[in-house]
Amino acid sequence: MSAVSRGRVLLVDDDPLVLSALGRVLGAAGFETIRCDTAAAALGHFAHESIDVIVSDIAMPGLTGLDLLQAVRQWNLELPVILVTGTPERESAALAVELGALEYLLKPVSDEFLVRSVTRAVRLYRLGKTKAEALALAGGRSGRTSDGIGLAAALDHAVEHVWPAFQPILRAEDRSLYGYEAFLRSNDETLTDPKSILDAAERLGRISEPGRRLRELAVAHFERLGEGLQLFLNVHPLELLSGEFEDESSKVCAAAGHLVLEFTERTTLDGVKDVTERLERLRHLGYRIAIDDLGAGYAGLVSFVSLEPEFVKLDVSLLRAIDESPVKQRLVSSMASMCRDMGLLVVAEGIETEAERDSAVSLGVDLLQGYRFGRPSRALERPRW
Ligand code: G
Ligand code: MN
Repeated sequence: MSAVSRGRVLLVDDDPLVLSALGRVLGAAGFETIRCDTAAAALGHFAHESIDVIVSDIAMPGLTGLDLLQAVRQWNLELPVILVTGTPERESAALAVELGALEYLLKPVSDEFLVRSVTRAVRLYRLGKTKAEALALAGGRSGRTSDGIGLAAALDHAVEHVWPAFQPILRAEDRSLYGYEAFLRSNDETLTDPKSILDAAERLGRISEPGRRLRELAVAHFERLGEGLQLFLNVHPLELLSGEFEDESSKVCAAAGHLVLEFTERTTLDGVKDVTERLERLRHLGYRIAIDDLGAGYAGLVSFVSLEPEFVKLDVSLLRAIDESPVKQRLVSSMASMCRDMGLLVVAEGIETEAERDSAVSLGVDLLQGYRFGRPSRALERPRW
């Protein structure tokens, strides 16, 4: 075992040969392992020790791996559980997913694949824990819009007068321009800010309308800028249901290779059927995915995993006056390094001052965005450093 453990793995299998083989492979890869030959014994360990991931057989005498998963979920919604089976059955696979298993592996599992899965699980779990700390630091947030007569008419008008505001995103490495994020703006007098427009749209069951209009305009405007730059667009999870992004005759879909779809961590993915499959299709079309406002929402690790994003955007609350806060520095630094390990690009949002910019750069973020470099504006303006 190496000096620094890469994570504590609870291994569960009734077959002693399998148990010691798994333990050997993970031990050689630097993980600390706790081995149990029954699910009941595993539950005892789980209650008393800090574990980063469970790897369990499914078919065992007494409690099965699925029973174990179910019991674990009573206590901990986030702990990654990897189930391994020699006899795949559609029913148990479906149940495993429903109960929130991270992976469902078939025996024999190659050493390399096992180590890769366990490594990923530990990283995700640790990132999730750091994120929870960040959330506690940011404090909860809320916002609401007043109810009004003629909300539907106001929304019609607001959607008609939507326009995109573009804010530049820069590479930390060489200060060059990476792309723009398009924000929703409208010249409507009642529904003035984007939040009221989106709240109204959601309440009226018309969530796609403002965003769809915005995206058409933003992509049309962006076309003129030519290749190379990325356009970041905010998307509500429910908008995935409309099929808008998969309509291959649309301009948005034609530009997919330049588009990054942002999903805010403040909403949940509950109620969006087949999210994983939908996003997989979008990826095939060339879109990339970002988690927006990381550190500000209540979304758990599981929804984070299901998105398998290419980008993570750290919430403004983490960057504000970061140069004066050792706690924020520690959080951003560890989030940045964990994300890098997972191959994700990290965007620091809401940078307003030179000091915030310099801290973010020194802590290892990849991309930068905020008033410091440029306010959202009608034109695609060149950023300043
Ligand atoms: O949730 P999302 O990250 O998509 O929204 C970002 C919001 O933050 C936008 O409304 C944008 O206008 C705003 N914004 C962009 N840059 C800055 C900044 O540097 N400071 C602050 N306070 N807000 C910013
Ligand atoms: Mn955003």
